[in-house]
Amino acid sequence: MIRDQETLNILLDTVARFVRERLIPNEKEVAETDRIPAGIVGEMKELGLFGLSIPEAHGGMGLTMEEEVLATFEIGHASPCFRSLFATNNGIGGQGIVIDGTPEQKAHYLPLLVSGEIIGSFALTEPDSGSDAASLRTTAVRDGDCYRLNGTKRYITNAPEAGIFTVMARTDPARKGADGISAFIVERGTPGLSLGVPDEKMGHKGSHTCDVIFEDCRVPAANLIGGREGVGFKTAMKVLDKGRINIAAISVGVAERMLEDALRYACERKQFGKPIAEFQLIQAMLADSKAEIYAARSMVLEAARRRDQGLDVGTEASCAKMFASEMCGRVADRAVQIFGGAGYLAEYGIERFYRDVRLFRLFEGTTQIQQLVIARNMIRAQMG
Ligand code: COS
Repeated sequence: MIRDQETLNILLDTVARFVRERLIPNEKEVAETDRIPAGIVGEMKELGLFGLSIPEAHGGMGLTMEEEVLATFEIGHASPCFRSLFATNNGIGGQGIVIDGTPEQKAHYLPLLVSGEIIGSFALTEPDSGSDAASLRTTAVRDGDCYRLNGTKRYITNAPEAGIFTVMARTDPARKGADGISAFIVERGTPGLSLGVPDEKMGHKGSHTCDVIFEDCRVPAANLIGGREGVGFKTAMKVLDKGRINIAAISVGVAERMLEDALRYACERKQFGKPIAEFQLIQAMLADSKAEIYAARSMVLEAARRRDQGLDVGTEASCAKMFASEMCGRVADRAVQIFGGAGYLAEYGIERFYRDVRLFRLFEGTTQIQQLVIARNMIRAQMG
């Protein structure tokens, strides 16, 4: 739902300019140093990017889902590691509090996320629990006015930078499935919380992940999200419904960027006496990419509008995430192909995108998990 087109246009223009003038020129340096310059992080804060989807009552922009995905399309025109830094505050690292937090939790933590003073991180995955999220083993045992957490979380985006973690842990060991799980806000620096060494990854240089380890980590009972035990898995799934629409949106944005780069190259690069863009086999790759991006963009917008209407988006979020992330992989492959030998060289940048976008088909639920969710929802609807 777009509330005020004029205000939204100003925001989208501002983001597009920031992407063009500040992020794109710094992509190479970030890839080489594995670090986003502090000055750029400061500008992201000033622009309000850490609080795009956090309600205005807590200082955020309170964008609707449709408005947010339009902003994400623009942000996707730069290396996706930039978005990664503020995306967890708007997405999986902040939405648990937005959706299910108590008024006190919202009042305390959301303004800190909005300003970018702290980064929020989402800790669901474990060494032995990935796609089967409900099998997680981290425990949270009530101990007076605290819970004692023990366990290890893995591949946690922004963990090295995080100020708070949304942690899913088992409060009822007798229940092996989803209903024994609760969600907690755990602050960095809490005794018993430690971080592993940052992971060496295929791409997304500048965005960091690592293990988060809990050893008798005492978390105040007041930090149980929503103040209720046993509903943490549902909180995580609701967060992921939104997160998957966001991943679909960034997939569209990055695919648009790669296609722009490939088109420009195809028009400049000459072979057989003319620009390669004039050859029909190149045109086929350009056209297929354009049509698939258009399809994914339409899906993302439709899913976003549906969420804004308060409708269930489990199926639509998974459809959009699956299609858009797979589409982005195909566009990356074609873009490298259009660049030819240059596509394999770091100098041209397109190989970096090729590596970066591989992640979209994996995180916030693999393509196979999206297939499972979509088919399961269809069968449930059919069989009642
Ligand atoms: N919104 C609200 N509630 C939801 C939900 C959603 N989108 N999806 C599931 N639930 C609820 C179910 O209704 C069920 O509650 P009831 O028992 O009261 O009916 C409960 O959560 C358990 O759901 P379900 O039985 O479907 O759980 P499963 O263990 O079968 O697993 C999948 C569901 C596989 C879909 C889930 O584990 C998943 O998404 N895995 C991938 C995890 C992931 O994306 N990891 C990435 C880490 S973040 S980068």
